[in-house]
Amino acid sequence: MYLGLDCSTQSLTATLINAESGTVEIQESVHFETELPHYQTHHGFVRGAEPDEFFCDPLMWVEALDLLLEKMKKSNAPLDQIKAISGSAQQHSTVYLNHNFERTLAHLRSDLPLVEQLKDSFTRPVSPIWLDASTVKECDEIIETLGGNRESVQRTGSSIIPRFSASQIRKHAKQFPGHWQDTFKVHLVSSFMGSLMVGHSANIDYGDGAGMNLMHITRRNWDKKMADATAPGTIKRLPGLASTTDIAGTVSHYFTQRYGIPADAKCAHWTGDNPASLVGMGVTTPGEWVISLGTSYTLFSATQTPFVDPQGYGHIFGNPLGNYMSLSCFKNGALACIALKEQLNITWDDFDRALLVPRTPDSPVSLPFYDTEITPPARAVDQSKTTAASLVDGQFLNMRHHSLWHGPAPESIVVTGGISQSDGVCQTIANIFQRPIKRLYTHASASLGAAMIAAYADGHQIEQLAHDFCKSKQRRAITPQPDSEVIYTSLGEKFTELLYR
Ligand code: XUL
Repeated sequence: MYLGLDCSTQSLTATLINAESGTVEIQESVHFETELPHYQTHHGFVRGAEPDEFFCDPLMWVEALDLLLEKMKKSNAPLDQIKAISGSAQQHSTVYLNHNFERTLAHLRSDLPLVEQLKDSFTRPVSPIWLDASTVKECDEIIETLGGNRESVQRTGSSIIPRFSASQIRKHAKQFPGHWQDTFKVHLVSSFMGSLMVGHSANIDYGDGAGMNLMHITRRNWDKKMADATAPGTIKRLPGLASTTDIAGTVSHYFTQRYGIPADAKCAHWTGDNPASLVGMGVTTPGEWVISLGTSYTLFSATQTPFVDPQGYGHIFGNPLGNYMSLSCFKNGALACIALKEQLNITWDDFDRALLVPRTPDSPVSLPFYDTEITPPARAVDQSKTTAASLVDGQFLNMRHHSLWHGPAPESIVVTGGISQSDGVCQTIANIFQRPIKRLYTHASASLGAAMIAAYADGHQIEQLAHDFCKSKQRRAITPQPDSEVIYTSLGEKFTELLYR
């Protein structure tokens, strides 16, 4: 048995797989907003005092881990048969820890919940998350020190971006120099959660490390020039870097005593949710694109070389199984659909049905920016005239427009994430990209990918894992409708005109 965990924006999910029989044993989730209401989050995060600030209390993730394992134990999940564990988390978000952290992890008591024991380990009570766009000034300062954004793109695979860790670290170090002085380690959510599992400070993996503007993308070490431009003493506060599939250690005695996970269960490194999804979708070699329809929408694919987006909006991350992945992230994903559904006071069925109505060249399209957007950087726009079709058309016309740097469109596109359950959304993507769309049987591809990473790290073949858990279980492809190419060529022109206006 192999356990994969995914700590994403709205929930913590576990997927337990049996690699011998090729079956998913159990899938369980903790929804932050509803199951941990005392953190007072909406969709899993809180807004800060400034308009573009988005935070989480890292103790929420800690508490969710115990709650999830308790739920699994109650439903008799075979936790005592786990051979290896891995995990993934929302990318870029940083966790600030003091000297107590490692000492506490080494001496955890299994009769007390993690949250009680770890509450004094933080030098910052909140973690800025990937939605945060409040560091434009810090980005400009880092760019000025570097002498231009090109330097960052060449070194780290991405331009300096507000949600990435470097500008977030800089903002914190400037705002609270005393707290920065007290900070002993800065983790990503992925390496922080991985540290809990293993009982000591774990390394950051090359997949998620690439989303910090701090790791040299080809040398795979911390880049001193980038770290020096970030904040004084950044490099000494970063954990080490490692390959995702390297073993970080065996599971902490806490999880053995409390949940019966075998003491010799290995822990591979945690990675970002998108790199884990790449594995969970079975696309770790070049040739297919993935569109992940979660809180954020992402478009990504495995690549052999670290080519970059000439416009500077896209990113190159590490592929957990080696080489690289290209990724474009769209902030106005599922939350924009939820906002419109609430605005129109309709059900998801109504929303879905509206998307299945064929468009004409005169159909309206919208700029889908309910909130500030990152691809391309844009302000929120009025949505009072938006319809389900105009919003979703706008989302995927924008995605198509910003997908060109990923290379020629592949034969087919695989989709995952909660919104991929909508037939209307999948049909719209097929029509806009003019490619067959395949859905995986699970939309929890990140936690599945993490479980597959654990199995791979324990000696299983990736081809067999992908065959058992991904390829053979894809549902029937959704193909483009007749006339949709001509219609969406014309709607695409309308969209780009609107975008540039
Ligand atoms: C990717 C990104 C988001 C988060 C969501 O760059 O910021 O997809 O990883 O969890």
